[in-house]
Amino acid sequence: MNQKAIRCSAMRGGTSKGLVFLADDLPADTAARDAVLLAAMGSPDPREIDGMGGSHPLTSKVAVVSRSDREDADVEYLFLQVWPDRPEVSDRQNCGNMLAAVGPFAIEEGLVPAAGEVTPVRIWMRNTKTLATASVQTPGGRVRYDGTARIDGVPGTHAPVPIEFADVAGSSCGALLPTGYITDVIEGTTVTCIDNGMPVVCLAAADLGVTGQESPKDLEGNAELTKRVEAIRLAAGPMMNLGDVTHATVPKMSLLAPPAHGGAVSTRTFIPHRVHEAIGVLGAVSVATACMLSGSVANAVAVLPDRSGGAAEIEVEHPTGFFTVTIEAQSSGGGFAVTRSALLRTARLLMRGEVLVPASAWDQQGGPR
Ligand code: NQM
Repeated sequence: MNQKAIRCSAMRGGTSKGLVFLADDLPADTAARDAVLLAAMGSPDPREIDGMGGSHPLTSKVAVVSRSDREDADVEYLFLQVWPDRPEVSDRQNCGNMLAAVGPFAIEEGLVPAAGEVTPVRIWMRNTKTLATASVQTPGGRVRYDGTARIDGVPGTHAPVPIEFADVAGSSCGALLPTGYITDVIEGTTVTCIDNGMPVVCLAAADLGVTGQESPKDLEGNAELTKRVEAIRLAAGPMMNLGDVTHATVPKMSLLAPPAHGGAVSTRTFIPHRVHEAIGVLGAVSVATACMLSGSVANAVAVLPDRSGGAAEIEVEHPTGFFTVTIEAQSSGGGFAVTRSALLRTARLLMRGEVLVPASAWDQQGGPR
C-alpha cells in the first residue's frame, strides 16, 4: 500500500479550522508525528494543494486529544500549528479557537460521556499546562451543533460553546507581565508585553504610523511596518522568557487603537507574520487584560466599560467584528491578578473519516509505534 490512512476529524473551532486526532492514532515519536502532519496538511507549500491545510495559519491547525489521568481534567489537548509554507510544526503556542472543537470531539469519540442537556468538558491544555472548561450542548446524549449563537468571523449561527479559564496568567512566559514592567521600550517603541493565556506584545498603532483600522491585507503589504513589527517581536522574545522566537509563532503582535465601533479597543494582530482576520481567543484574553491594567499601552487607548461588580465585559474590536471577553481581576496593594476569564465560541464537526498520507511520510523517521 502506498498510502497510509489515519483516523481523524476535520473541525471548525471558533474562527479556525483544522484536523483533530486521537493521540493514539498518531506516531508517538515527535519527529515522526510532525512528518505525518506536514504530509496530511500538504506543507510546505503556500497553497497546501496536496493536503488538507487551508493555506493560511488559521486553517492549518491540528488538535491532538487524549483521555487525561489528571483528577481535574477529562481530556488533554495538544495544539500543533502547521506552517503552510515551511516544513515546520510548532507546539510553542496554545490555540483557544481549536480548543472550542475539543469538547465536542471528546464526546463524539466517547472520551467523555454526554451528561444531560449540557456536558462540561474539563480540558488540560498541554501546550501551556493550564485548564479550561468547555460547556457542550448534548440534548438526548448527542452533540448539538446547530443553535442561535453568533461569533464574528463565522457566518450564520451555531450551538454555543462557552469556555472558562480559571488561571492562565503566565501560561507560556511564567508571569502575567513577563518583563516585570507594565511598559518597556523596544526598538524605540513603547510596548506592553503580557501573557494571560497567550504571549502578546501590545503596541499603539499610532506609534507605528498606522491607524489600526487598516485591512489585514494592507498591513501585510506594508513592508516598512512588517519589518519594524518583526524587529520588535524578535527583541521581545527573550525579554518575555520565550528565548529565540525566530521560528516561533509567539509572541503575537497586537496593534491597538481607540475603538471605532463602540467597543473597548480596536485590534489588528500579527500572528506573527500574517494578520489575523479576527483575533485569537487567548490573544483576545491577553489584550483585554492589558486594557484593564492601568499604565499599559492598551489602557491608554481603551475605552473601558463601567464595572459595577468584579467582572468586566471587554469588547475587543477586530477586522471582522467584535470578540467579547469577560475578565474578573483584583487589584490590591499595587498588584493585579486575573481570577477568571470567560468567552463564547462555537464549533462544528465538518468531516470524520481518514486522512491519507503517502506511506513514505508515515514510514520515515523510524515510523510510528
Ligand atoms: O489566541 C491564532 C486562532 C489563533 C490562536 C493565532 C487562538 C488563541 O485564532 O487562543 O485562538 O493567534 O495564532 O486560532
